[in-house]
Amino acid sequence: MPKNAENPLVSIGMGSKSDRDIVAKAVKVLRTFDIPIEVKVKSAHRTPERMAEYASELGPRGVKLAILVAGGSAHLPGMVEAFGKVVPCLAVPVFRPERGHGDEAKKSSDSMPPGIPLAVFPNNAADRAALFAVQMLGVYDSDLRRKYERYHQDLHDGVIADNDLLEELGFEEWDEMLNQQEAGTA
Ligand code: RP5
Repeated sequence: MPKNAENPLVSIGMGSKSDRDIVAKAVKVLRTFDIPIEVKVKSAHRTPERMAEYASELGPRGVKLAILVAGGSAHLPGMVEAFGKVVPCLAVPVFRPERGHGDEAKKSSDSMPPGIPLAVFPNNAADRAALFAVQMLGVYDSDLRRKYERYHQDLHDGVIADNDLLEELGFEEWDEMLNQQEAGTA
């Protein structure tokens, strides 16, 4: 399996290994688009010096965008934005009520002071942050832009195919077929 790229365009930082299931959603998207990435665990609270060093070096190392996944008080996205300066940061708050982590991570990232930009995505939506990163990288990369256009065309075609089948079968049969497919019995 691929390790961290030597010259990543996107860096994904997570506050804890317990965030890795959310990070996996971003990794999957970025691998699909063949974006060179790196993935790191950097805790703003448990390893503050290492987090600061990581963030400060993003720009000088040529990283174009950072996706930061963190829950709880979630200082990682804001601090990477602060130390990373010119590197655009995309925050993905971790929402895990079963472990006592509610909406506070999102509120924390939403509350950056004036003059400090931080793009904040919905709770756990690392896949969407990754798609946004692909769009941004595509601004200066026509091959990547074409790949993104194909991805979008597939979404479009998928909805049309869903509708065609619905009209062919009628709602009840279509619903039953999908339920069976989802249950793995079809
Ligand atoms: C945050 O606290 C992490 O990003 C994680 O979402 C949360 C819980 O961390 P662990 O206690 O599971 O390491 O810093």
